[in-house]
Amino acid sequence: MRILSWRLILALTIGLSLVSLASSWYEIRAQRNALRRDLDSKAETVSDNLAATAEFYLANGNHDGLQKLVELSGKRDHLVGLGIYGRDDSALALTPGLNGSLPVLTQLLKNAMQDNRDISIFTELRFKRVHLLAAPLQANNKTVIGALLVVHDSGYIDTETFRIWGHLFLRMAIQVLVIVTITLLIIRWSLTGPVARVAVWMRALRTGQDAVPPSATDLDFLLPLAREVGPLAESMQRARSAAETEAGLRNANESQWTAQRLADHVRNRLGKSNLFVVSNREPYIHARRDNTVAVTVPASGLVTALEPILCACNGTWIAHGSGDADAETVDAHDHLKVPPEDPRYTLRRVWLSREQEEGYYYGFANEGLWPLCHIAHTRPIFRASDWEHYYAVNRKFADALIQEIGSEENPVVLIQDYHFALLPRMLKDRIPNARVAIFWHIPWPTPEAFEICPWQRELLDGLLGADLIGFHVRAHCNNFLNTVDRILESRVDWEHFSVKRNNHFTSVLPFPISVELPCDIPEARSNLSAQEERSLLFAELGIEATFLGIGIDRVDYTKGIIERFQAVESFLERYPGYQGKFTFIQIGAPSRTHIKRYADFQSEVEAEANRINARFRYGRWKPIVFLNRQHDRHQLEHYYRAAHICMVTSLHDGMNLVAKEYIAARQDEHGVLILSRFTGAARELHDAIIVNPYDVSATGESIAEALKMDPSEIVERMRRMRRSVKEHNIYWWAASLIGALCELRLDSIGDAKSTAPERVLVVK
Ligand code: ADQ
Repeated sequence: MRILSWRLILALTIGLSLVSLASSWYEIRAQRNALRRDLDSKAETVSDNLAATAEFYLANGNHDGLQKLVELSGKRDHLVGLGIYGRDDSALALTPGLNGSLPVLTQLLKNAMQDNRDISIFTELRFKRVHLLAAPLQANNKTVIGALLVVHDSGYIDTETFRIWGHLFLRMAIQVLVIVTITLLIIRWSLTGPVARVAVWMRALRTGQDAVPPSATDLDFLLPLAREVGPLAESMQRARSAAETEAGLRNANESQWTAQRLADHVRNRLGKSNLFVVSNREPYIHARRDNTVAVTVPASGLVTALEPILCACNGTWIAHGSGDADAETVDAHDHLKVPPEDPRYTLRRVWLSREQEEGYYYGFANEGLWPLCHIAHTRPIFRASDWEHYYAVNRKFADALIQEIGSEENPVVLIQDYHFALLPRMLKDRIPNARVAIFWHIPWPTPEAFEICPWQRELLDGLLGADLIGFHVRAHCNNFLNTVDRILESRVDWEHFSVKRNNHFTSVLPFPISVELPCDIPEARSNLSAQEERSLLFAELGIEATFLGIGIDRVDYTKGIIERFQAVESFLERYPGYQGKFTFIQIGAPSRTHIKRYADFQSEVEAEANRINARFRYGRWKPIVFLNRQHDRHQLEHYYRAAHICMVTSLHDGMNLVAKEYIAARQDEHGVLILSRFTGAARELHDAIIVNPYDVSATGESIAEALKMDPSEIVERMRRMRRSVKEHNIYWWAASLIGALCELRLDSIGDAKSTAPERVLVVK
């Protein structure tokens, strides 16, 4: 900065001086010329005043008169002398002190008489700067009879010029000084100061201390830099925290799964193979907001789990490009390198028409398969046109996948969810060497329930194209195997949990999905106690209460939201002492509102909340707060940490991540989980209060039980559940799934033999 300042000072001084000098020079030259013109006209006036009298005396030969005339007229400002000369250049009258015979004068007079005109010059006489004017004198008949010489001292013009130069130099110096000072102050305020503060901020980020970012004014021109620094610091913190976690785990001899460990593990397992992930939802969505393109990461554990793997092996994620600015951000091959702040893998976007999205996603997947797989008493709707779109979209993804795989010899493909039941077969038929797994995130129904689907055989056949099918829990695997046994010609191997069909083996295994623990996410740590978090939330929402229960879901008819509200109602009826004290906050992200059943359900939830509130509310207290919007991860963490109880009362759920997120967020080891027995999570989290959500009054009782539970029991239960979630976190899930897929021996046609390990679930 010092060198920059000196350079600036030097450049400004030289620049300003040159500009000032040039303009001063012009100004002074103009003034000097004006003074000279002024002196010239002064000499002309003197000559004009004397000429007539001098001509008269000269014509009459009156030399005394001439002498008197010059002596009388020779005493004026700056006038050095006057002289009158005859036609032969002889001096007839001179003022005292004027040496009239100098050659320069003689020549001047000669020229004036010869040309019969006034001639003036600036010259030097005996080291003195003078102005000379020679004017011809004429007789009556206009013949030249002599000349008049007027000599002025012109030295004062130089003196005046020097004086002006002096002023100008002074002005110039003051100007340079002021401008340099202002520039230095601006550098200090706008450059040195902010840079120093940004440097302090960066140092704090580097050393992992709490860092308050500099103000917007400070960041102003450093904004492009700050935009890079934020993600850089985040990656550094993540790396540091991962390293600390790894070191901690090594010291404690624990084998907890981390993003880094997962990445290493998968790199080893994959060897030279490349990884391809297919899902309906993309990990990064580009959307237009106020003329700019914003990128968002949809709230999903899937991105957390799969991103480290894809980054580690430079894989490819193929998904539906659903953002309204998605098309603008891909290259000619519909590719985009992500994550945006540190591009490490490829996102390939697949485009669907509105009709395709309607039929495949809203129609067949969400109005057909979703209610088919969940026992929630909503009738599945199967339309032939939706099926056609479902088939066509699966084909479209298969084409995209095959294009991406290219000449890859042993690709490993991980397909996500019920949107792509046909994809495994479509892929395997064309690339038999591909290792293909599909993970089914929702429950699998009983054979009797599944049989109502008109395309049951096609769906099963499509799925059995995979080498591995994953469900959350064993019960769903069993339902699937039973369904295959009943509907298709195949051999189900109950010992190895696999299906042999047309000489191809498919392993069917449970992989319970999980979450990342906030201790892995530095920014999720909070310094506030649960009590403080609660007070803040109540104040934000403008309500008064003491005890807090929460529910967080997509507004979906499988999540048991209405039954949950009724359980709260039953609890308040039975325990009136909690009226005015217990508030239940339901955070409900609007979901699939395009579908009539979902739009109706949304209104039903609102109506039920209003009915119960109208019955009990008073003053600033109300029993139910329904926040019907998407929240970001940090806001959800806030609610998780504040709540005495979290209620997960799904009527049927593959796993339910909210139950695990609540446990993961409770670093204080407080809080009680009320969990539906119909969730996959209930198979793992035995320390929750397990309820039947259809039994509203029993669920209401469980609220009372939770609120009255002994604090030491709360801590014990929470501690055990945290241990379980920590051990079986999201990285463990991904490692188990990919590990199992890579361990399977791909059978060649005609030489089929199952090598599915009996239990590949636990990867250590
Ligand atoms: P979902 O039925 O969507 O998924 P669930 O497990 O309940 O899944 O997870 C929902 C996710 O959305 C959670 O991460 C939750 O935090 C988030 N979420 C809910 N409401 C929100 C809101 N208002 N704002 C922001 N985020 C919100 C399917 C299956 C599940 C299975 C998952 C994962 O139905 O059984 O657990 O996939 O496999």
